[in-house]
Amino acid sequence: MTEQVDEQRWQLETLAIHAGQAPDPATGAIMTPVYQTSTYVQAAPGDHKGYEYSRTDNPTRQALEDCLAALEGAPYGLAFSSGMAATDMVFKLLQAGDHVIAGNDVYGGTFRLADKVWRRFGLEFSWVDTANPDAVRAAITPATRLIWLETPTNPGLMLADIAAIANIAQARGLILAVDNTFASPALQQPLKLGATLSLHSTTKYLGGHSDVVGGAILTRDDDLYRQLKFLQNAAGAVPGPWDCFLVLRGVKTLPLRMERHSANALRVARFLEDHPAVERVMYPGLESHPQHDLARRQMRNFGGMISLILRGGADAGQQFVTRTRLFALAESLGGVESLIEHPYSMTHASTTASDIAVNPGLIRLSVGVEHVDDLIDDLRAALTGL
Ligand code: P1T
Repeated sequence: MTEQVDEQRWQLETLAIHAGQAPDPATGAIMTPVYQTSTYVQAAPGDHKGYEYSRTDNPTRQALEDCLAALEGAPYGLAFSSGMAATDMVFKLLQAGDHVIAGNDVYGGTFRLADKVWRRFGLEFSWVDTANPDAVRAAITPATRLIWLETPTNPGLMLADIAAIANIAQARGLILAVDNTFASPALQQPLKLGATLSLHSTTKYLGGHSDVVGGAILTRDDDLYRQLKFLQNAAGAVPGPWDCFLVLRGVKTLPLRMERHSANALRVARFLEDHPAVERVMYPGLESHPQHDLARRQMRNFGGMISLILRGGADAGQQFVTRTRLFALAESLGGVESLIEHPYSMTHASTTASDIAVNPGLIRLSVGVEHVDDLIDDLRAALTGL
């Protein structure tokens, strides 16, 4: 839990650089040391400096947890070894027989974990259109314990109205977990809108440089924090100190990067929308997005993720993803470099045989922070003749 009093007054850009990261008291080192240690010497049994064993706590991890918590206005943060480890820990809060309402457009790995793993342990899932709060309300049963949202969604870039769904969740005493990976805390702060848990794959915008895999959960709820901390220590999905250092280092430039990701993506989305080979562009910053007004209310900016469908359908899409040179064909997102991918066969392959399969013609872009003219030139060249 964060203890620096000044943090109460700091803005996001300052918190990203300083929250949880006072200079090292032993040496004055301005960067948080990488405490590459598994254990801590005790003067007598139980007489220690706050650290016993690094599965439970590690100072580098603590700095990251405090920083991420501060970015979302939360007292509590937990860092995990991956985004999926964080998601798994949320499901571990539940019991066999509990029911979960989840969005029908979510990261393929989230669906796989729910459908192939947690269903075996007795959890039940309803996959609903979370763009429609009434559909969420209608899906509630006496067994419902958790509502799981992605907003914007991966890969459809649809939004969920966090405040409206938080009202529904609060009225029924349900946990509302928001996967905030696509927006990052620089653009959206779900806990301030009433969500119970905000979750991240820190692999993406928080790390920002495609060099680390990690996850995080932030919360204001004392009891849920204690349960999650217990479960994490019991189950062990902790990140190593180097990985925590890399995410901390990435977070320092998060607000700067998100401004450029958003500015570049808006330009790229407008270019694509005007291109004759493109049938449809999904980007919350476009006036044509069906939830553009909600995006303006709920987000500070619109982020770096775009999805599109080509007039030539899936065949043209398959060609397109192999023709770009700057946009590298790869899974993942949120790094400084631009990526392109085909969710149906790549990140969301685990949904293809399900009711929530993604459109085979959908192409997803993670727009990086390169010069936007170079990015548009790359896309224009790849679209020629399709
Ligand atoms: O990859 P990992 O750090 O375990 O995070 C999983 C995850 C959770 N939530 C969202 C919204 C995600 O997008 C992801 C990971 N997504 C990809 C790897 C991808 O290319 O979509």
